[in-house]
Amino acid sequence: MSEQAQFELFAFWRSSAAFRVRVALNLKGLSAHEQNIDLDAGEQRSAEFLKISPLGSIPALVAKGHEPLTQSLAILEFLDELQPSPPLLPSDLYGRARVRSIASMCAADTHPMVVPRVKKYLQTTGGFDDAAWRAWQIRWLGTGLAAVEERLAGAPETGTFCHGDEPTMADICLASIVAVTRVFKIAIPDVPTIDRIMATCDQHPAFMKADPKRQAGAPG
Ligand SMILES: N[C@@H](CCC(=O)N[C@@H](CS)C(=O)NCC(=O)O)C(=O)O
Repeated sequence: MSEQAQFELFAFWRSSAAFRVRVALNLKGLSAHEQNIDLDAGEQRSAEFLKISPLGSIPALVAKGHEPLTQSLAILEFLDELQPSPPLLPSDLYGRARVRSIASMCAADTHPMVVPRVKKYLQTTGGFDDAAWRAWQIRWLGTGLAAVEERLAGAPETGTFCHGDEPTMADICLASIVAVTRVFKIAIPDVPTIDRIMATCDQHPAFMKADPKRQAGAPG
């Protein structure tokens, strides 16, 4: 681990789940030294990395002297407790549940459909070619984002961001799905509330710095 960084973060430039951790670190003013795990080269399945993340997935966050932490939502909650300001969750009970719910719609129900291990299985066992895989991505990213749009549009709690006027865990997870659609050049129509919120996130330094295109290893 580098001298200055507080954590070591196992990540890949376009990883949606690693993006979430990067945004949270940026919002909290915390730093991590990144270790690249090349998902295209299958490094997530190496024996060495499986000791760090037994499911063979990134991110993994390592604090000196502690076991690696995996699962981006758990890591976001950890960072929020470690450094409570600015908060990633609202102060009220119902608000916290709403934010966690939106975050889970993205991170737990949408993202897992489009991860490399699912692609690998569908292409090697399920007979998917590139076109079938792309149709699958469009289907599941579109389904997830349409559901989030339904939840956000017109809700009194929805503000400049998903919940009020400060970024929360919900925005981090939503932006992480939108980041996937951008990397793969997939346009999701008819999500005006999401488009509006993403335009705000795009101007926020913590989100800008985490942009996949700005990470080491991103294609030029
Ligand atoms: N639920 C996990 C998902 C982690 C995950 O699947 N990460 C992807 C990259 S975004 C990964 O490492 N995939 C490796 C693979 O599918 O082989 C989290 O939120 O951290």
